[in-house]
Amino acid sequence: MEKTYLMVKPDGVQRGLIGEIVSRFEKKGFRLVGAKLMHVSRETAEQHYGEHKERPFFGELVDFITSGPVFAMVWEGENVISVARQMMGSTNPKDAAPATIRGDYGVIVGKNVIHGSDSPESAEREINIFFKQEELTDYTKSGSEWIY
Ligand code: RTP
Ligand code: MG
Repeated sequence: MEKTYLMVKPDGVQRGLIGEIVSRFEKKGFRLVGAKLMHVSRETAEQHYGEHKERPFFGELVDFITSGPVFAMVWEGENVISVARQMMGSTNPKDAAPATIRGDYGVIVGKNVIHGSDSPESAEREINIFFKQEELTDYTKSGSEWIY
């Protein structure tokens, strides 16, 4: 089953949005298979956002993601990578539709509440950056014939 890496960014944690965000993905019908509250080191942040190394905002992005705890998660489900990105909304909250996470809770691009993997390759890479295999659970939810 497809898995993705989702992370409530430091602004979302500070604003008390962990529960709201977890709740949206649970209600959608996806399965939470790993989660932890953690500080991201500069080294890990630079690795995670390596694709943006040459961008002018890279330094600010690393400063921000290391500025306070994040809530790191792995979610599983049918098409969870692309559906989670839709549920997050556009990168810049000013363009994010209402009823998306960034549309409902964000204002500026540098503090946009949540991260989500953008492809199967990114998901695999990011899950391995933030989680050890033994931190991920493999279980069946009761009523799982209704879960995709
Ligand atoms: P993310 O990786 O955090 O899930 O966000 P994303 O895929 O929607 O956007 P991406 O292009 O990967 O950009 C990564 C993060 O960099 C910050 N950013 N700042 N100042 C700027 O113009 C700018 N552009 C992007 C955002 O916080 C974005 O989430
Ligand atoms: Mg991205």
